[in-house]
Amino acid sequence: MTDGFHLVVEALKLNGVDTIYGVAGIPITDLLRLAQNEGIRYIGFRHEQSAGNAAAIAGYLTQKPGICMTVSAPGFLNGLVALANATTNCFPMILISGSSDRAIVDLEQGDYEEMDQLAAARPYAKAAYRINRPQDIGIGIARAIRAAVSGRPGGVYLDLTAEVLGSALDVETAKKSLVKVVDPAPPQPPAPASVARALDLLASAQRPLVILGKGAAYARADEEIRSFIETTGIPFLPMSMAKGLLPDEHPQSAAAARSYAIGNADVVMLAGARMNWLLSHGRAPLWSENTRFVQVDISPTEIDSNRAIAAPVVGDIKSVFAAFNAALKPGQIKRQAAWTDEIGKRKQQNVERMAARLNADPSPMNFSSALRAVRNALATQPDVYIVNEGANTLDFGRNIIDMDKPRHRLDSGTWGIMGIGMGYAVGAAVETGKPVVAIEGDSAFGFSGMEIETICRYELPVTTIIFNNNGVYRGDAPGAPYSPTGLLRGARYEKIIEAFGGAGYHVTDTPSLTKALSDALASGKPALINAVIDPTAGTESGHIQSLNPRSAAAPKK
Ligand code: ADP
Ligand code: TPW
Repeated sequence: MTDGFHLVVEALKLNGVDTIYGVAGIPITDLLRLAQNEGIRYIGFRHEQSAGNAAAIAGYLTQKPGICMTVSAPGFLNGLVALANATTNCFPMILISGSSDRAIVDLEQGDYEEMDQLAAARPYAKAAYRINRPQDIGIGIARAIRAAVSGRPGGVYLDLTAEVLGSALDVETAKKSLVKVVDPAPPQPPAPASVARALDLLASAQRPLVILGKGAAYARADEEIRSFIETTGIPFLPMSMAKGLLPDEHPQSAAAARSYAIGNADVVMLAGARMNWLLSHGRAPLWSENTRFVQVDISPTEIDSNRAIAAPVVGDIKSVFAAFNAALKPGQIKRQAAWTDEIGKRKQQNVERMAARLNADPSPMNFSSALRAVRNALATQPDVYIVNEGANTLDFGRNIIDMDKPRHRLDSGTWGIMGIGMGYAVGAAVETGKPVVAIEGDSAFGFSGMEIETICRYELPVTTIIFNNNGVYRGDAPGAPYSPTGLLRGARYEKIIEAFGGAGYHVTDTPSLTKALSDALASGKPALINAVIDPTAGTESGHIQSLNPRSAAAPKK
């Protein structure tokens, strides 16, 4: 005889799952022990939200569903935020939670950790399933894997009752019940007519622009995309997590002339980027109402979400760009010299305008000077993965830290969520084996800061830099009572990592920051740099101040 525990582990292994992120407890402790004994790497966290965030970013980085395991009710709910965030960002992950006695839960008789988890998960997941019989474990896990990675990727919830885990099944029936998923994310080539329509529209443009989103980065179509962009000469703009898909230094990057390029383009191709708040919904004043669109996306219902799309191309980005490249006739899309020259000129002007701010060396440091110091240390380290969250820390970080390689920038993403920092850092370090630098606002860091212990326990090459300005966005005036955005003045965050045996640095100027980061990276060991920033430097809400609701009673400016 065998049991549910063994079947779950065998089903995961059969489908290539090699890592589980989670927090132990009833009823999954033995499941985690067994998985570890059977050769699956287990990474244990201090909070399920971080475990879930690690699984989500693992999914983004590998195109395989990241697995997070939690206990019932509260552990499950802690993980649910990460599942919802994964779904929102189109990252494939599976949250597997143990659950309490169905009979007691359904009659609300007050079980230990009682909750109808399946119902709670469903609105926030791409799919949600419960396995009620041991002979269904194989098919249930297969379904969860396919749901997570096929089409538009997302978060899947899988409910495993304590009863199923503990149920016995004869070995023969068990063996037959396992399912190895064949081709979990099959290519979805576009219709040839949609390809021709898109190329015709781009060929008719005088001021074309390509916007690359994290869907394009996820698709691992790096060569296909680069070839199309370089052959056509069309300028491109990367969304934040698509930075590095083509290097930020690429001559066709329009990033330093973003508003000009968006506002003046006559045809824009969105590739794996939704026209959501991060693109101002395609509305004025950023956008012109005359701009026409090509949109490449795997999800048909993404088309026409905010603006009419003249040339929809529904398919997976790798197949779509391969089809573009194959169908493109020589000279069909001509380089638009007047347009690219004008973008080049504006880039130059903006870079020069920024240079003064970037090269200043105020004391205490501000966001620009501290990020310049970080950039200097990273200049010779293209393999480093960057995690970035905060408000000003995020907005300045996105602009100042150039990326050279695809999928190396991991940030607050579609929700602008705080709390992904340490989870993403652990996930990236574990999955890639490469160094990670997490650039964190002091408030942002607090949401997942206890995972510094996790980083030290597994000796991961993660350096966390805290931009410490004593508050959410900025600090309070000296001596003033703590405001809703205030945090402890002069907090010594570096002592946290020292408690766990890692290296702590306290820096107050740019040369020390560059040196601390260089030393930390050279050591390959866990480090935390407390970078003291001017408490008056931050702007409320960073670059999205306009989204703060205004009182209707306030006098109009
Ligand atoms: P960004 O925030 O970078 O603008 P979004 O997360 O808004 O990017 O958009 C990602 C888009 O990419 C989603 O609409 C998703 O459906 C799409 N997508 C994800 N994977 C693929 C793929 N392999 N091929 C095509 N589109 C994809
Ligand atoms: C889960 C609201 C947006 S940005 C931010 C908060 C709390 C922190 C900004 O301060 P920080 O950065 O990190 O010190 P900086 O560079 O400006 O000084 N809860 C969640 N998500 C969000 N987005 C918030 C609250 C918020």
